[in-house]
Amino acid sequence: MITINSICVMGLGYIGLPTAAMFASKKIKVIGVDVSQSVIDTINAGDIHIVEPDLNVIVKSAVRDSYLRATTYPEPADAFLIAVPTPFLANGGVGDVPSPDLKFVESAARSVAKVLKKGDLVVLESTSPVGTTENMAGWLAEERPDLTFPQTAGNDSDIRVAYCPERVLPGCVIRELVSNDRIIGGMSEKCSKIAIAMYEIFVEGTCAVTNARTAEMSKLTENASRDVGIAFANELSIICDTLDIDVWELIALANLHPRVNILKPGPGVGGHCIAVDPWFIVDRSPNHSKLIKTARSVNDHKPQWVVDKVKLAIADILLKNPTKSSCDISIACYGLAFKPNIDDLRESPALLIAKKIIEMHSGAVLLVEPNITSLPETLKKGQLSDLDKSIEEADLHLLLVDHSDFYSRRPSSGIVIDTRGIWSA
Ligand code: SAJ
Repeated sequence: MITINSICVMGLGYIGLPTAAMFASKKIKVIGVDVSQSVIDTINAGDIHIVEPDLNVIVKSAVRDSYLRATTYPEPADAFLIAVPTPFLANGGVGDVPSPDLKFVESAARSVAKVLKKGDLVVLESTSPVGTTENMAGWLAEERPDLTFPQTAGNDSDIRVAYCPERVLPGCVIRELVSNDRIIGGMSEKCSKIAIAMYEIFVEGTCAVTNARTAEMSKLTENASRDVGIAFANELSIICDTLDIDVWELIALANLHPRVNILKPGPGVGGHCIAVDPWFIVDRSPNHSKLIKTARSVNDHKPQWVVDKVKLAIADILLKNPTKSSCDISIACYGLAFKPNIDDLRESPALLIAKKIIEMHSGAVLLVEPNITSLPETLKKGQLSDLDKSIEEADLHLLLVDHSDFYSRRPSSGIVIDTRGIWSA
């Protein structure tokens, strides 16, 4: 009989906090650990520091009922869940391949090691290159020579270690945490069994068991697969532009085939996962990741292609209106977020494109983003503008994000560049 009464969650970000809150909502004592004092103070006040539907209500009641408490250092618990960032090394990597930086995983593991006791479970959830769970088990063992670990003791280990990736979609985290299937990659059979017992506290999806390395690769594969699919769509959009074919019509027609499902082209791939995780595969197997690497470069090139289309459109307006100069031309950019109907501007191709346009264009740049109330510092030279005003006034309309607000308002004059296909004929 496996009983987990308390869980310590390391890292209270987009994954750690919702996961901590879900366990706490099932009356498990959860200690949330974060390096930021302001994050800790916010959570202990029953508030949240990230935008995610329904999370605030769950955190508020979990804190009020004393099932969730945030602090700076790990405390003894039955299970430890590590959900810290795995960014790129600032100046690392070989050639043009960025390398993952595992320093946050290492420091979380070493601090967790101090409070481990026989029978505890340590789960890594952070998106990680293949082999990281084994590295983590090594760091734990270095800190605690008095305990045994699965890499040497197998099923008889004192401490259980597993890799169980998060797979939730930002904006739908609470629903997907409960309903998505989970991959459980224990370092031994017993490690997997205990990890399943922990996730079954709130997960209604199936828990599929594998080893830690396959679980790590499976998370990377899911996001790389999407990146390759989007790169195919983005490449098609560029080819169709040169051949005077409407790519949206083309994709709709091709998708009528029962075994074809082409994704949507756009201004590039944003967010913190799909544009990052494929590099973790390339980093571990650089000579054999040709397609994955090329897909990254196709998607990364797309924002510049859009900027070049804008330059051509400006030249076209000037050619047709010889009395005008470029400072007379107003450009409206519709959407700045990295995907529709969210306010998250981080790693957004739309933001990058808007920034480049502001830098190169001497006329007005109107920025329409219904989900924010002020512009980030990098866009301060642009104007945060109203949708109706921009549709009425701009000479060039650049649609970058398919926010639902934009579907019903198509500009009736000026040049339209629609990177999302919602205003296309
Ligand atoms: N995008 C396109 N065309 C498409 C689909 C997406 O251009 O057809 C773009 C979006 O506009 C956005 C980017 O791709 O810029 C990523 O958006 P997304 O909605 O595809 O994915 P994320 O980054 O929000 O979340 C992904 C999800 N992974 C998969 O769907 C395989 C999510 O399930 C993961 O948990 C998450 O990454 C993560 O944390 O790894």
